Amino acid sequence: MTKALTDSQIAQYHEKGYIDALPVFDASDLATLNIGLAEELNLLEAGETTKEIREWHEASRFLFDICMNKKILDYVECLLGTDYYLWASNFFIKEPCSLESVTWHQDAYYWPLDPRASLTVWLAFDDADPENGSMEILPGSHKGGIFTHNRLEGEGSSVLDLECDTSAFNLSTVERINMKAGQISIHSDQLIHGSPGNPSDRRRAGLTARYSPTNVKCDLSVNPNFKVYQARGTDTYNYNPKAEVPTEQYGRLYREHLSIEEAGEEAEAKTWKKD
Ligand SMILES: O=C(O)CCC(=O)C(=O)O
Repeated sequence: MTKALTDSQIAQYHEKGYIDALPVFDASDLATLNIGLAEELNLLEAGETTKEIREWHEASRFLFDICMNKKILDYVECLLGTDYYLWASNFFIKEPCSLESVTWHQDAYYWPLDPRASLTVWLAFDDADPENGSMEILPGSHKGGIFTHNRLEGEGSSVLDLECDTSAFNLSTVERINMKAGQISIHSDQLIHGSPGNPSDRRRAGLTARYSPTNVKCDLSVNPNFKVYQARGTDTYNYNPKAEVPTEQYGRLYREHLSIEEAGEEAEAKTWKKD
């Protein structure tokens, strides 16, 4: 059977920690995706921001189906092997002229998952480029273990409260993930990445979906909400609670988020961090 990724794409993932511009949705699908996004945004309540749309694939068949899209799963299978699950999703939406950045970070720093072997798919709802704050990555940084994440001082305009120490790297090696709407990028849970603000007059919206091989176990004392959907193959480990497939086309969760970036402070206090 033909693999969804070429050998050189797989080699790039292992060498640099990411792959970009993989085609998934075409122009006709994008209209449907944006209708669905608008429906999900309509479910936000007064005072909530788009950051609230987190793990809503557990309540929205629309989001669940995106995360379980065959083309996406075929790509992921080339990197995680035959047995893996979906466990998280969230939107990173930068409206025009929004200067909020995402500071350098490693996803695995925040995640109570062991071993570290997970990855993120980032689906572009809009073209993403340097003008509207596309992601930047430090190639190869996923091979150096977990780096110190320092608390940001003062009133920042970052989605995160911490910033990864990048002093071990030459920042002139930074690479940009430029995407066309409907494409995905994939990055390793240990890759240092972030993104600047969006000073342009164009939106930059992306949906992440996070996947792990079935031997990855979540510390439920850190994230009691953690639930998985078998995306491919079988789960002989049964380490993690299973979730129900959502029945509503557009739905939402009402949940305290203790799983990833927002859990920084709580998670730091726990002992699961090994480095
Ligand atoms: O969308 C962005 O700019 C950042 C995304 C990110 O940090 C992630 O996918 O883990």
